[in-house]
Amino acid sequence: TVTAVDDSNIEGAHSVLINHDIDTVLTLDTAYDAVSGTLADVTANVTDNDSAGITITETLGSTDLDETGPTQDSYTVKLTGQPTGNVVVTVTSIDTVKGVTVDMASLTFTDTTWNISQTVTVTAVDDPNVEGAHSSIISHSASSSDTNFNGIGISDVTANITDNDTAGIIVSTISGDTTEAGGTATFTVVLNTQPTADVTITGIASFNGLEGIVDKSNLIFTTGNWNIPQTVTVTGQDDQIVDGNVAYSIQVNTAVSSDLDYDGIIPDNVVVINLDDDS
Ligand SMILES: [Ca+2]
Ligand SMILES: [Ca+2]
Ligand SMILES: [Ca+2]
Ligand SMILES: [Ca+2]
Repeated sequence: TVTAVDDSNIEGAHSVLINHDIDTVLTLDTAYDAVSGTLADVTANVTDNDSAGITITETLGSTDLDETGPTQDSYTVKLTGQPTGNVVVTVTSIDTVKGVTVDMASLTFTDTTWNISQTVTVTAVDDPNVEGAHSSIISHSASSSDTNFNGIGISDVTANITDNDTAGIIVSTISGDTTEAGGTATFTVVLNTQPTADVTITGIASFNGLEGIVDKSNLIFTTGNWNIPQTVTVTGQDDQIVDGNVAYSIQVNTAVSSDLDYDGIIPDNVVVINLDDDS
């Protein structure tokens, strides 16, 4: 009976020669002496069940990140067979512009730790950019003195990222009332997310210039100052009429931008009350 050992070495299909001899010293019948050396060999053909490979296993089968949270997910890496030398797997997040990072730049597997899974944690950044659902690739490469593993192909991991950003223009309420005595009030305008190009808020104007006027007609937000509120000052206008306190609106008109997420957005108007000073 010929038995093969299930080892963890990567050998490929291989064969072992089993040969036979008559022991002429122990065999008393000298008639068999001549037979020695002419006995047939037996070749045992061994099928190998070990192969060089690197297995990636994603948690729950995929790598999913959400800018709102959880912003992390993980996957594991291990070798499918025993290497003859260290195998170093380099981990690269290709698309750093999308803010996806990995906690391990490389993983080292030895001839004793090759079958122990090592974990890579993937993290997404909660950025202020409108991207919609998007993805980012994490790639791997292997180097080793074991030619079975050096440069071997390894699967990519695709990180799927759920976005939490929506383009929008936030207009505050008015800080207070204006007055016919020239009292002023203010409101601010700011963008919700970082635009990809300048955003101009056009046509800021009072619907009732007899009660209040604004100090500027346009606001420009850039990719740098998009998150800094800009102030519009409203100044009450006088008349000689006993007209009571009058509510009026400030128009904050359409956004113009080559960033299509912002182009055409119409912000809210602002309601102001101008206090009468006649009696
Ligand atoms: Ca975000
Ligand atoms: Ca985003
Ligand atoms: Ca008045
Ligand atoms: Ca008035």
